[in-house]
Amino acid sequence: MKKTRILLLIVLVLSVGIALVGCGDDKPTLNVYNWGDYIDPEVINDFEKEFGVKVNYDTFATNEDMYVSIAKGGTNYDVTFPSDYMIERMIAEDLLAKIDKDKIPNLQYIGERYLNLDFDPNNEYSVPYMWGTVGIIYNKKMVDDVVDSWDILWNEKYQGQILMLDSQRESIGVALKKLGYSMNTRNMDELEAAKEELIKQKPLVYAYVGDEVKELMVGEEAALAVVWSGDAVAMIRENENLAYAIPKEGSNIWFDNMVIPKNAPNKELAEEFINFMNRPEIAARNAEYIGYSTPNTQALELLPEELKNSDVAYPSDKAIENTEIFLDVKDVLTIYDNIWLEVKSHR
Ligand code: SPD
Repeated sequence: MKKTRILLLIVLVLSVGIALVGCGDDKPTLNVYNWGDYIDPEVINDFEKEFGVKVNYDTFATNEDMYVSIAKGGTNYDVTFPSDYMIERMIAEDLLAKIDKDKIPNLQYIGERYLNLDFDPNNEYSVPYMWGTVGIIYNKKMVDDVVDSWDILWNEKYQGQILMLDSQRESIGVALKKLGYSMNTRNMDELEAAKEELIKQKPLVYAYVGDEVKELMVGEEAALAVVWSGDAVAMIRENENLAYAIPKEGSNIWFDNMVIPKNAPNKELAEEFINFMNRPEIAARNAEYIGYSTPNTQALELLPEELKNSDVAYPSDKAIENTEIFLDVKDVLTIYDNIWLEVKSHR
């Protein structure tokens, strides 16, 4: 009898415990899938607190990785952050939901030049997050040549001191630009030539890297690296020997937008989040924390003077006149994929 009572008590305590844990789980959940190092973590906490929700946060390193996760199904992301050409592809493949713009009043703060771009002409599917360029970051103590051309990444003097981006469109794009071709070429001879350039360059390359580029360049373990401009801002902040250049042959200008996958379980909360991310003070906190360039004109006003006036983060029109936005290369995508595989596996 006594045993039965104890057992009942245990069952009661366990049930109350499970019920309490269950309460926590009942919070609506937002599943966010973002690039690594691409948000002020406190912003996520603030969103959770203000909206009484839980955010599950996963990261990816390249557009291609993100695409595979979303396209193969089996994921339940509510918001993700592809770039221009990938947005174009995801729209074409019917992977994205249309965004209800009435739910995003803070879209009013986005500068006109970041809206209605060709990859999403009426911003039906995407809302701007950050933008930037691709260029070369270099250590002024370790590099005694002028850095104004992609050629320097093929200079044997810097053998073992060069970092390339572990991202296929950027690396193939750099080789194409070095040769004087478009970063969006569909010409097989040009693509073959770019592949040969990358294979020729490989013995000079210390590593193909993602976010770890920051640690390596700040720690002066390499002399030159191909980077996204926002990372250059963050690195220069940490090491004043570093500088950034957009090569004269031209480069890539890119736009990362927030989108909602078609199968998102919580579209309304996703729209709340996208709107929250565009509040000027939130957009400014993110831009300052990560170093990337905000398209939010009100947020820009809130940034510290040195960031607002940085010509790495906010280059002049002249500095970007020779840049191209990546396009979805559609039927030649497998050629790009194969080139990258071949370059990466070449010994
Ligand atoms: N660590 C965050 C990196 C985000 C870079 N996005 C740029 C993509 C350009 N295609």
